[in-house]
Amino acid sequence: MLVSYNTPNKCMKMMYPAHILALCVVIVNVCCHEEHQKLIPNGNNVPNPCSKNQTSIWRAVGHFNPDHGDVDINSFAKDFMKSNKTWTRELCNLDSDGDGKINGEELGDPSCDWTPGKKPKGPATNHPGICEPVDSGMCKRLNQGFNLCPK
Ligand SMILES: [Ca+2]
Repeated sequence: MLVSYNTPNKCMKMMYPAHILALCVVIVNVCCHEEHQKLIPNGNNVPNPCSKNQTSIWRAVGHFNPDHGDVDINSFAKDFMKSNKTWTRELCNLDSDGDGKINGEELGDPSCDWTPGKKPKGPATNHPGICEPVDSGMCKRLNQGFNLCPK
């Protein structure tokens, strides 16, 4: 069946709003999480737990997808939401992903005194919402089903 793009048929006219809506959802998902990065120490510089040499960054820190704020939020995001999106001593001292390191230690704020806009004491060394090493038995159990780093 040939479809003329100059005179869209009824079906195609109905698809335009759906495409626009899908595009808006993608844009909102990407944009709104960048503002969250500024609310935690080193939020824009969290190492990718799948990267052996920690050479890549996990941009969507609260999600199980490194680049997108999709619906699968991790345990750190849940704790972050419980603390009203605020970096508090309580959130800093939690070990959200259960790997034995507190969130502050993993994000470069071991003394839990960072505030937004301030330079963190050190670099982020691990991911606060994904138990590492991801391929360990303990972390496979704790990572809520996430244990698939691309090979
Ligand atoms: Ca941890």
